[in-house]
Amino acid sequence: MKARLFRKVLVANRGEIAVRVMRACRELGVETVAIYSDADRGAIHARYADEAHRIGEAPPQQSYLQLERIVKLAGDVGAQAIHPGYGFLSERPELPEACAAAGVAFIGPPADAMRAMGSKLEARALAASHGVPITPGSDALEDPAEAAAAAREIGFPVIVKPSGGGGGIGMKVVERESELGPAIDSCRNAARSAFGDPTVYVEKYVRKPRHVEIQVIADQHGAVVHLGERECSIQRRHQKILEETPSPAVTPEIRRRMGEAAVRAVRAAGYVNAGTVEFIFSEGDFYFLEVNARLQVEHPITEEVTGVDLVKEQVRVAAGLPLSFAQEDVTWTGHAIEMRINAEDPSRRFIPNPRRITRWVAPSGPGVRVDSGFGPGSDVPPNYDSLVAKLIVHGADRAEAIARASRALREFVLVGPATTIPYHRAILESPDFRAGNLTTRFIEDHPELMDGMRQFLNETSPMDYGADPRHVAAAAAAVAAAVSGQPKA
Ligand code: MV4
Repeated sequence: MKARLFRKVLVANRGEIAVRVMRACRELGVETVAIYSDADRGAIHARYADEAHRIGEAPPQQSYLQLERIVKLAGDVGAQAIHPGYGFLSERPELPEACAAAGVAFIGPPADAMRAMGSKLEARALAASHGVPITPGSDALEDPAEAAAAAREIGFPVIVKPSGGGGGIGMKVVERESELGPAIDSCRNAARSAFGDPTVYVEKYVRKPRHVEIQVIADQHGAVVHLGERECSIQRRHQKILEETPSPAVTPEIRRRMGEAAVRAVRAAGYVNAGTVEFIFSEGDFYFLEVNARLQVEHPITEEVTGVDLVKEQVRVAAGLPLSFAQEDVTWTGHAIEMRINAEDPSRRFIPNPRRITRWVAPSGPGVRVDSGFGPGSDVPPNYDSLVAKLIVHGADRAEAIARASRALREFVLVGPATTIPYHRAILESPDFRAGNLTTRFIEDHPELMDGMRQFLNETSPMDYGADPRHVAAAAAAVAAAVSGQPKA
C-alpha cells in the first residue's frame, strides 16, 4: 500500500505556530482547518485556514484544551489528521489515543513514546541503557534517610527534580544535607499539584551549564535522523528568550557525538515524528536531560541552517511516507538566531502586556524571516502566552547573523504592547553574548542589560511612517480628498 499525503489537516493551536503549520500545509496542497476561541475571533490563524470553527470560550480549558471536542470536530469536518503545534494538548498521550480511536492521524509521536519520555526517571534509565550520558543520580526517593544517603553518595550540590514533568517546575538546588529534607518536601508538593505525580529524585547539580538541544526526526520505517543542535542557554525562569545554531561551544566532533546519542535515545523510545533531545553541556561534556515530544518554538533556526522544512517532514512522516532525506544528506550552512518577540514589559520584570497592536511593520531584506500570527490591528489576548512573533535571521557566520539581527530589530515596528524588542537589542550588544560566553544563568548574571535596553526604548524605526505627524496629516488629507472626490494635487 502506497501512502498518500492527507487531503485536510486540523491545526489544534493558535497564533504563530498555527500559521506556521498552515503555511506548510498550503505549500503541500493540503487543506487546513483552524479552531479558535472567543478571544481569537478574527485572529490571523483563523482567517488563514480554508475553514475555521469556534471551539469555545477564551480560557484554554474551555477551548484549545478541549481534547474530545477537537478530535470530534476533525472527524465531522473530514480532516484526516491533527497537528497539535506546541503547548496546549501537544504532549498529552491521550490526544494520539483519541485520534486513533476516531480514525484520525496524529502529526506527532505515538502515545507510548510520549509516556516513556514524560517520566524523567524512565527517560533517564532508557537513555543510560543505550549509552547516552546522564548525570549521576538516584532512583525515586521514598524517605528522608534514603534521600540523604543518595545525595551523600552523589556529592553536593544536588538538584531535586520531579519525575513527572520537565520545564524546571519544582526543581530545587541543594548545597548541603541540612537543606535536603525541605527541598524534597517542596519539590514533591509542586510535582503533585503540577503533574499529579509526587515522585522525586536527585541528580548531581551542574553549576553553570549551557542548554544545548538536538533536533531529531523519525519516520514510520525506522529512519531516525538528527539535524544538529540549538543553543538555548539565554532563558529566564525556564522561558527561552533567544536561541541560535550552531552553538558557539559545539565542535563538529561534539555535534556528531551528541547527535548520535540523541538518535539512540529516541530510537530506544520507539519515537516517530519530530522531537528534541535536551542536554546540559559543561566543560566539553554533555548530559541527557529530557525529550520534548513536540515541534518546538525554536525549530526555525534549524530549518534555516539545514534547509529542511520540519513541518512538511512531520506531515509526510505522519502520513506514512519516508523521510525525504538521510543522515548523510544533512549539511549545515551559516548561522541562525531566533529572537522571541513577546508582548511583555522587560522593565517591569517581563510582565505580560496584552494590548491591541496599533502599528506593525515586520522587518525584511536578506536573511530575515518573521513567523507570527499577528499583524496591524491584531489583539493580543491576555488568556494565552505572550509570544507575538519570532524574528529569525540567517547569516553566513555568527558575526553576520548578529549584525543582521540588530538591523532587523531596528526596522521592526510594533506599537501597542510593550515588547522584548529593545531587550534583544541590548543582548546583541553584550560583550559576553558577542564572545559566545553563554550559560543558563546569562540573564541573571547580566542585570546591566536593563540599562543597555533604555537607549533603545525611545528610538523609532525608520519604517514607522505612523510616528511622523506630517505623514499622518498627509495620509488623513489624502483619505479626505478621496472621499470627497477631489483629484489629488
Ligand atoms: C539541571 C541543571 C543542572 N544540573 N540538572 C531545568 C529545566 C529542566 N529541563 C532541567 N533543568 C536543569 N537541570 C542538573 N543535574 C540545570 C537546569 C537548568 C536549566 C536547564 C536548561 C535550561 C535552563 C535551565 C535553567 C536553570 C536550570
